[in-house]
Amino acid sequence: MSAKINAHPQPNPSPAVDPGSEPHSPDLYTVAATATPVDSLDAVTEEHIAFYRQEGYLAVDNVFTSAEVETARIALLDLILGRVPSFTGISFEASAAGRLGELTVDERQDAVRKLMHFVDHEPRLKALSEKPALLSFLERILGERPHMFQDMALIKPPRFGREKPWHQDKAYFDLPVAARVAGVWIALDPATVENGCMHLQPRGHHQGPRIHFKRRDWQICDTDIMGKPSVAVPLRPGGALFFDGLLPHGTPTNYSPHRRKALQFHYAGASCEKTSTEERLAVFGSEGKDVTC
Ligand SMILES: O=C(O)CCC(=O)C(=O)O
Repeated sequence: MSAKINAHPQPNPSPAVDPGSEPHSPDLYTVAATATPVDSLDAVTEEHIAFYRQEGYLAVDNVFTSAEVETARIALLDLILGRVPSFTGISFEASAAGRLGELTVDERQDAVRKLMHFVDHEPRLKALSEKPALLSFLERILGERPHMFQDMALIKPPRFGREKPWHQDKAYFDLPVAARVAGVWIALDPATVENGCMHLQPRGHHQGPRIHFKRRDWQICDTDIMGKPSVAVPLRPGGALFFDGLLPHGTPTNYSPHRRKALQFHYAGASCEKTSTEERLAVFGSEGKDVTC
């Protein structure tokens, strides 16, 4: 049986909660193929870089060692258990609100929706985001020195881990639409079709920005995705998916008995300058456009 954790410090007595959303149609995640990862970052060739540009993604095994994965898991657990008092970037499922002090370690992990902005509080996770081999690969795909502007961790608990509906990450970032942005999604558990691995639409980034709507989340309209074949990206722990900031992607609900934990870092070129929310919404929002969902 896992230990109760109410003896641990509770630095943030009213942490953020996420209200949740209704279930999704299975037709949103019709898998036509699964991605085949390159063996390691050392094995990446110019052809793989060309594949990334053409398809909008590249899956790579062994980006992090099993020791690094273990370190990341421990560091995340420390954040979740409130052992890093300066860190407040955690959001819990609304169903756990008011009960956090009574949960076991496993229950508390499974009540987390996501963690954000932890690298300045957790040097072990920061070190992973700055791994030299990772940064050199990112420099190849971004065309200049990478700058990480967002860090998060996403936990999909067994049996009810929620969907992240289809979206383009750039719809969330106040950055120029034309700027090269790369997401790096790192598996800390085996990520499988059953437990909600990443699904994407290859080449979808060439179609440019899509209108996003506030529905189950800030997302692409379901009817634009429904029944369209996607590529699923199962990964072993330590494997990573690199993907373009305009590539449509999403993850289905985890109905399996297995937890699915991941880190996600986003990088732009060091010279990239911020724009504004107004500019972002003028491109990705539906306001003032003759569109419905
Ligand atoms: O890990 C997940 O479930 C979804 C991650 C994702 O696509 C995002 O947060 O933008």
